[in-house]
Amino acid sequence: MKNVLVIGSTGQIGSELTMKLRKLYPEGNIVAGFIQGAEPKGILLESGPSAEADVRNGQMLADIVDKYQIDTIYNLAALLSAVAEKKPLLAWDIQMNGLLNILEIAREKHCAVFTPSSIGSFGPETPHQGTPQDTIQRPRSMYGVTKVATELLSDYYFHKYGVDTRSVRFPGLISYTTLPGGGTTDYAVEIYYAAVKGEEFVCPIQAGTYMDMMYMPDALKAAVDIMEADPTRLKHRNSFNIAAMSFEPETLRKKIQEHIPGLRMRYEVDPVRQAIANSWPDSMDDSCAREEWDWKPSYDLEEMTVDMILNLRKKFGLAQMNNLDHTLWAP
Ligand code: AKB
Repeated sequence: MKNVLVIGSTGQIGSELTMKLRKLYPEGNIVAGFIQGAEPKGILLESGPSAEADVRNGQMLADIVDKYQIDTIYNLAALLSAVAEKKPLLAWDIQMNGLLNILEIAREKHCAVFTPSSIGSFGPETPHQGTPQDTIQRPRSMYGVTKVATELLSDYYFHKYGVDTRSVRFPGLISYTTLPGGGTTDYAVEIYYAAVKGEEFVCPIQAGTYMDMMYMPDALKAAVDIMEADPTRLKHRNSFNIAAMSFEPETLRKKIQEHIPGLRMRYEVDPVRQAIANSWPDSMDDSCAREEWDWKPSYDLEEMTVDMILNLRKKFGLAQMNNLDHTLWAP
């Protein structure tokens, strides 16, 4: 991996992955691909090249690949699960027609491709505890349908044309740099923002609903490591279960309250998100990723919580005060 196009570089994953790749490969061109209305700003704009990269425009992508001699494409363009239920045709267009454009370019120009899958690729009939790597995938959401199809299409291009496609099934991702937009697991990010700002958190997911979650540094490590993995060790490609922690809203509330006791939370369950969450695994088995490319997460719930609070307080210019009632000092 040397010259990389990150499609969706201003999103929750892209904004951090682009910067990580620029640090890892300082000699390469790490191009921040964006769509109109979501242009890169600040350090993301200043630290390397950027280009408009709409996945629905194959020629636009091909021109970037030629111009920057791209060898690897990170395809992060997607409508997340809740918003995809509101705009299913747009989700299909971006996730499927966009992917087909990328895979065709990769076939012609010999690029490796990473397109993330998700816990959303599973459905109600999937075993929910210790969800195996290879199991029933019958999702009922449009997001899930496109994620299963993404896995199959990516494997198809590998087996038929030898395109180096690889992927992981991301859990809900928790981060402080860029907010996610329209996912079912977004609550697990938003609760930290509310806690640090001293606001009441209204939780859209019912107490007792377990889902896999992961801190962003682990997700970025997975995205890089899978693309760097020795191909001769890979028995799977699209896509690997990866897991770090599994919790439900009450576990998260109590953990944050150990650090910010003043956090207030009440429930206003969103039926669309709740139905999706009910159909997803409670916790995945990631042993294939551990065996085939040495996957291992670094952050558990406590370590992530400490880091999230620290960094959000920095972000909002708040003093560092541990284990004090937040209401004492919140602005
Ligand atoms: C979502 O909630 O839609 C995403 C995901 C788990 O893929 N965060």
